[in-house]
Amino acid sequence: MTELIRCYIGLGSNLDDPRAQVERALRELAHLPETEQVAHSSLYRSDPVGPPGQPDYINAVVCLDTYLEAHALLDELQALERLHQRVRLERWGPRTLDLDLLLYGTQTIDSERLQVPHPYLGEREFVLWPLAEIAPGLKLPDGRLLDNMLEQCPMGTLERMPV
Ligand code: A4P
Ligand code: MG
Repeated sequence: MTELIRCYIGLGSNLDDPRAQVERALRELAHLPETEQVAHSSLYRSDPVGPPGQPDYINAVVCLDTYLEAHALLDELQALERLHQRVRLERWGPRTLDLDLLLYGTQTIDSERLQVPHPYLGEREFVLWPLAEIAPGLKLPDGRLLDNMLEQCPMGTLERMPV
C-alpha cells in the first residue's frame, strides 16, 4: 500500500532572477502529482558556497506530503530543474534552480541516484535555518535534533528576505 510521506525539499538559485526562479518553483512544487504542499519557508539570501565569483544565492525550504516514492519524487524534481533550463557545468557552480531532497519521512536512502538525508544537510546554514522556520523541533532519522545542529551552524551571511 502506498503511504503518505512528509518530506522536505531545499531550493536554491543564483542565476536569471533567482528570487523569481524560487517563487516559481514553489508554485510548481505545490502542483506535483499525488502531493500537497504543507508549508514553505521565507526566502533567504546568502553568499555562495563553492567556486568564488558566482552571484549570491536565494534559498528556501518547502514541506510536502506525498504519495510519490522517493525516486519518483526525485524524477519530478529533476524535471522541474530542466524546466528552469538548468545546465550542469561544474560541481557547486551557478544554477538557475537546484532542488535537493533533504528528508523523506524518517527514511535513510543510499542508492546510486539518491542519498537521503541529503549529505550536506547538517553543514549548510542556507538549508538548516529555513528548515527550522517550518519544522521547529525536527528530529533526523539518525536521532540528531535540528535545534542542536543550528547551534553548530551560525547564520553567517544568511539573511531572511522581507516578504
Ligand atoms: N542526488 C543524490 N542525492 C540527492 C538528493 N537527496 N537530492 C543526486 C537531490 N539529488 C540527489 O546533483 C547531482 C546528483 O545528485 C543528481 O543527479 C542526483 O541523482 P546536482 O544537483 O546536479 O549536483 P550539484 O547540485 O552540482 O551538487 P550537489 O552536491 O547536489 O551540490 P548542492 O549541495 O546542491 O550545492 N551556496 C549557497 N549560498 N546556496 C546554495 O543553494 N548550492 C550549491 C549546490 C553550492 N553553493 C551554494 C548553494
Ligand atoms: Mg543538488
